[in-house]
Formats: sequence, structure tokens, C-alpha cells
Amino acid sequence: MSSQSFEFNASNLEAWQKAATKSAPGGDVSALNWKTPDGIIVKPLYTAEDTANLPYANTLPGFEPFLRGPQATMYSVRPWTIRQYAGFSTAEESNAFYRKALAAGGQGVSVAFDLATHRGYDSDHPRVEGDVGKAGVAIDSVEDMKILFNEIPLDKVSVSMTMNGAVLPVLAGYVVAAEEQGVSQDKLSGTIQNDILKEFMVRNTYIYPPEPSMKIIGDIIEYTAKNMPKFNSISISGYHMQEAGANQALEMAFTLADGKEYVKTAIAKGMDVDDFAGRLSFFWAVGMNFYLEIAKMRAARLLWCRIMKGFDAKNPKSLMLRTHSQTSGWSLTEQDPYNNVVRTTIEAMAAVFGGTQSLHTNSLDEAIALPTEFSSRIARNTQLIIQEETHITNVIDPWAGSYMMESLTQEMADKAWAIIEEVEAMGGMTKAVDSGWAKLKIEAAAAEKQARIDSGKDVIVGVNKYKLAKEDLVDTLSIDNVKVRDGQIERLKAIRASRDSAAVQAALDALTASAESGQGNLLDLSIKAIRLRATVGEVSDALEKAYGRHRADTQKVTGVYAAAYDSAEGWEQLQKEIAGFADQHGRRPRVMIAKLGQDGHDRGAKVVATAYADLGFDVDMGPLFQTPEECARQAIENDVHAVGVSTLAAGHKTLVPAIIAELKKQGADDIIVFVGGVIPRQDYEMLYDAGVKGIYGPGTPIPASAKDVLEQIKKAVA
Ligand code: 3CP
Repeated sequence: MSSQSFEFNASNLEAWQKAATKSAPGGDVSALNWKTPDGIIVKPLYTAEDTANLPYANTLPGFEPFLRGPQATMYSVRPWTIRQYAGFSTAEESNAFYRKALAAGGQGVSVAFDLATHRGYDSDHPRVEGDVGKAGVAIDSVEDMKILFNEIPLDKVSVSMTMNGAVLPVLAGYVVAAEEQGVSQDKLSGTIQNDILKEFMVRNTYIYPPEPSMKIIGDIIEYTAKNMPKFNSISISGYHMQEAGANQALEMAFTLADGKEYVKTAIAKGMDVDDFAGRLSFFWAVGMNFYLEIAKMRAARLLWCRIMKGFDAKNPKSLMLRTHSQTSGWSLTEQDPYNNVVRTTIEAMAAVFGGTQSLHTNSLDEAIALPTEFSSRIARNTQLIIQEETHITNVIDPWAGSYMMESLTQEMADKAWAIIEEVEAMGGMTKAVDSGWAKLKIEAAAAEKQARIDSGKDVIVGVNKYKLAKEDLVDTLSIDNVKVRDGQIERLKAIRASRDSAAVQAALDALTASAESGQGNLLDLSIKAIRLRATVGEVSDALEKAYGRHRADTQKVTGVYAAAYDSAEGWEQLQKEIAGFADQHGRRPRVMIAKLGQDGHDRGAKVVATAYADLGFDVDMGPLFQTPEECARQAIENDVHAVGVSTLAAGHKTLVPAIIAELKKQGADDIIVFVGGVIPRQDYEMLYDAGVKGIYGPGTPIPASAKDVLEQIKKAVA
């Protein structure tokens, strides 16, 4: 017995129950349980009994089933990579930003491309007028790529590229830029996102239909396994699912099921699983659900090991799930934005406790605009402080053995596994995505979540509780997209004038022929075309000739918002008013929710459409990627009272005035326009001046916006 020990009366669970009953609300201890959005019951107390029979709790990091981490020593030897996602405006400006960030403690590059590039359009394409250089850097050819990586040694600095749609020309551009830097393919380290299945569910930067898109992924896995052994061929991403509203179990299950599908695709090409599986990587969102996020990351490693054993993988590298994580952009608020530093810190800690290999921490102003130099510095320093000041890195998987964490890990694994089996029964993730089922599951979760927030059940400080009487403006970064576009067009002209056009055409024809026949490797052929100075748009077009462009259905869920919104008072009153409008005017108020330009973030649009329909509006959902002209035409054909533009990719200054002008031009200036999404306060006046009738930023309760829209419609029809 040590000198500190002493006799004490041992307690038992029954005694605790009794004691807890005294202070629990209504004398009911079960009232202290918390039901998570995933449907897991989290209890107020866990004991040794909860972990007595857990099969994987007592395992070790660096060994199967990798629940405790992929590396034996984890951060005690090498902390995660600080990899901040960035890119805006021109290649020159983004390059300068990367070099500064690397000098200030950043450890890898992570490129954000603009939406024109994502969707395979050159900057001079008429469909992308509002998008060039806005939410990422504009890249049209290898000449831009060379500027982007100027003086960044690509044999030393690993580069992550978030690219899915135009993945072939962009990856090819990186390979050729490195080649012209004198770096051979086998020295390249980094990651390409290349995860198309989730694009069809949530992120929407696809170009081709699902089947040829999967063929492209197979070709990239094949090519990189052979020629770029240090390069991660894919980043299988749950991030965007959580951002779109998925809970943690759904995010994990769909992502692992996507991973399974990619493994099947590569095996179907005749590859040995151990030749490529070690270079599959993952990407999680880490939100404010602290315990669940840590449990999710531990559980995901367990399940991936199980899945890969099912494919008979033998190499430990094939069995271990390695992941990048990003703090949740969705959890950031426009209101009282310095609170976002705190949110991001908490989320970063969850990612680190969960054992991430690489991390992006969001900047405090990301709910409003692109990060400034100041906000980027705070975000990066958040990670440096955790790595270098806290000693968190000294202990591997420090939550191990916690009764609660081990139980939750197992429960998360069980929940997700049940969903994976459901997907499997449908024939796999491609089928689940194709049918629209998976997308609707996420959208339903998003609508429920929004209703919980709007009715005050889920608290967001500064938004639905503890609101500031007056908000101060924060400095934001604004991009002059007209200037960027003009510059890109000049450079495109110069490239087209100086290259060997016949050789370029032959290389593009070879791509089309390969896409048609299924023979040859599309990445290999893309590299050849890009080397000759074919542009991103031209390579994409060459494939589009064979594959066509994918058009998504716009389904929406109904009833979900109303069911979860239980602050009935205002709701019923509003429903009455809407019904009253219908009585008076012979039809219900009709609203078209629109997405303009290449911005595919449709969570907000879908949730608003669902809630408005539940309230009694007639709601039309415009297809993604409309031009203002197409949108105006549809609004007029459907005889709507109002067009609501949802904008999250900084295109509002160009696209919103354009839709108002188009409606006028087409003789329908009685149709009012309102806007929701990410819009800096600084831009409100300009939008009101252009004729916008309402602006609803993040955090606006949907019933409040609906009431305002109804009032505006009433005014317009009067
Ligand atoms: C690491 N290593 C170790 C240890 N830790 N060796 C011994 N002991 C250790 N403790 C080794 C690894 O085995 C590896 O070597 C090398 O060090 C690098 O470690 P890593 O863990 O592989 O880390 P990293 O190179 O940073 O790669 C991390 C992953 C990669 C694997 C996750 O895919 C990645 O960086 N992903 C980032 C994706 C990303 O940035 N996405 C941006 C999304 P070997 O290679 O030799 O094994 S931004 C999108 C946002 C929203 C939107 O889409 O719009």
C-alpha cells in the first residue's frame, strides 16, 4: 500500500442511481441521457461495466485493427501535417500566399481551385463569368500551374489538390509542372481528392455521369500506383457530407462505403489490392460534437481494417485508414465571429484526439468571405499552439480506456456498420447514389438539424442565444474577378497562339478515342495533351464528347423540417398567413429557389426549399449551375412571385444583379429577388441598390426569412 492510500467505503452503481435520482429533473435519471443525431444514447455516467466486453478496446496503435492510430508512435514522433487549404484569384497571388504560409509554419500545400476549373471550363467560357478566381485559384493550363508552384520544390513539399470534376487535366498539370521543375513523377508526394461519388451526393462539382467518372478514378489509381508511388490517389471524403448536414454515423458510413466502391473499381481493372490500397486516404469533417467526433475517427479506422480484410488485403498499409481532417466550416457563424476561433480550437482538439494525419483549421471569417492574412495566421497558429505548447502530442490516443470513449467508439462503429450493410443490400454506393437515396438521407438530416436550431433546441452562441445587440464589421478579402478573368483570357490567348495546334488536336482526339473505346489510360493521355499546352477546358471537352455532361435531378425532401421544428407558435401563425394569401389571390405564394453559376453548395437551398414547402409556399427548385438568363426564363415560365438565390461561393456581386437585370429584360420585374447564404455585410448595400428585396445571412431562422419574403410578395402583388 502506498503512503497515500486510505480506507474508504466502496460505492456501487445502485447507490449512484439513488443519489442521482435526487438531483435529476423529475427524479428521472434517464432524463439525463442525450440522444445524438445519430440515434446513439449518451449516458451521464459510464463505468467499467460498459467496457468489460468490448472486443477492440485493448489494442495497440500501429497494429491491426488500428483503432488507436495508424502509426505505432503517432505524434510522439511526428505530429500531424498542418495543411491549410487556400487559393484565390490568380496563380501569382496564390503562390505568394503559399510561400508565406510555408515560411510561417505551414507544412504542406493544399490548393483550392475556383469553380470554373472544378467544372472543367476555361476562364473565357461564358458560363463562368461570375466564378473565375473567386472561391479558389483560376487554372487554365500548365503555364498557370507552373506559376502556382513557382519556387515550391515539389520533390520536398507535399501538395494536396481538392479536385474531382476536372481531375484529369489538373493532376496532369501538376505532373507536367513538376517535370518542368526537374522533378520526376516518382518523387511527387501529396494527395488528389478524386472522390466523385460524394460529389453526386453533396458537393456537386462533377462533370460526367457516374459510370465514366468511376472509370476516370480507376485510371488514376492505376497510373499513380505504377508511376507515383508516394502520391495518395484519392481522398475519400466525408467532410462535405457533414457540411451538407449528415450526422457523424452517416458521414462515416457513406464515406467507407464509397471507399469500398473505389476498391472494387480498381480490383475490377485487374489490380492487386495491396498494389494500390496503401495510397487511399480519407478526409473527415470535425464539428462541435466533441466526443462523437473522436469516437468517429477511432471507429472509422476499425471498420476500414475490417472492410479491407474482406478484400483479402495483406499489407498493413492497405489496412490502415489515414486521414486528413478539417474543422467544420458549417459550425462557423457570421454573428460574433471571434467565437469561431474558439469553435475551431475545440474542433481541432477533437481531430487531434481522434488521431488525424493532417489538419486544416478554418479561419474565423470563413462564414463570411475568403480568409484574410490575419485570420489565416490565427487559424494556422491554433495548430502550432496545440503542437508545440500543450504537450497533447506526447501521449498516443489519450482517450483510450475512457469508459465513455471506448463505449462510444464501439457504438459509432455499430451504427455505421448497419448503414454500410443497408447500402450493400442496395447493391453498393454507386447504386445508392444513383437512386438519389443517399442524397435524400443527408438532406433530411440537414433539415432536421436546421429545425432544431431554428426552434432553439440546439444552441449556437451569438446566433439563437446570447445575441449581440450590435455586430461590428470584420475586414474581409474581396476578389476583383473581372480583373482575374481578363488576365486569364490574355494568357489563354497567348498559349493558343504559340503552341503546335495540330499536335494538341491529335492529343485531344486520342483522349476522346480512349474515352469512347475504354482502351488506354486517361491520365497518361491527359499528361501528354497538357504537356503540349492543351487547356483544362479543352481536355474536359475532349472527354465530354464521349461521356456527355451530367445533369442531376433536383428532388427535395418534405415534412422533415416541420416535424423537427417544435416551437409551434410563430409557425402556425405563419402557416395561417400563407393560407390567407392563397385565399385572397387564388394561389399560394410561389417561390423559386435558385443556384446560379458554378456554386454547387446546395445544402442551404435544399433546407430552405423544404421548410418553405412545409410552411405552405409553392416551391420550385432550380437546377444547379443556371445562368441568370436560364433562371429568369424558368421563373417566368413557372409564374413565381419570387426568386430566392442561394449563394455560397462569392459570386453574388456579379450574379445577383445579373438575375435582376434578366428578369427586367424578359419583362418580369414584378418578380422579387431575395438572397441567402454567405455574403459579407459590406456587400449588402450594393445588393439592395441593385434591387434585392431581402438578404438572409447564415443564422437567419428560416421562419423569419419566410415571413419577410411573404411580406415582400404581398407588397409586390398589391
Ligand atoms: C507519420 N509517418 C511516420 C509517423 N507519422 N513514420 C513513423 N512514425 C510516425 N509516428 C510517416 C508516414 O508513414 C508517411 O510516410 C509520412 O510520415 C507522412 O505522414 P502521413 O501521415 O502520410 O501524412 P501526410 O503526408 O501529411 O499525408 C496525410 C494524408 C494525405 C495521408 C491524409 O492524404 C493528405 O495529406 N491529405 C490531405 C488532403 C487535403 O488537404 N485535402 C484538402 C481538403 P510514407 O508516406 O512513406 O508512409 S480541403 C477541401 C475543403 C472543402 C472543399 O472541398 O471545398
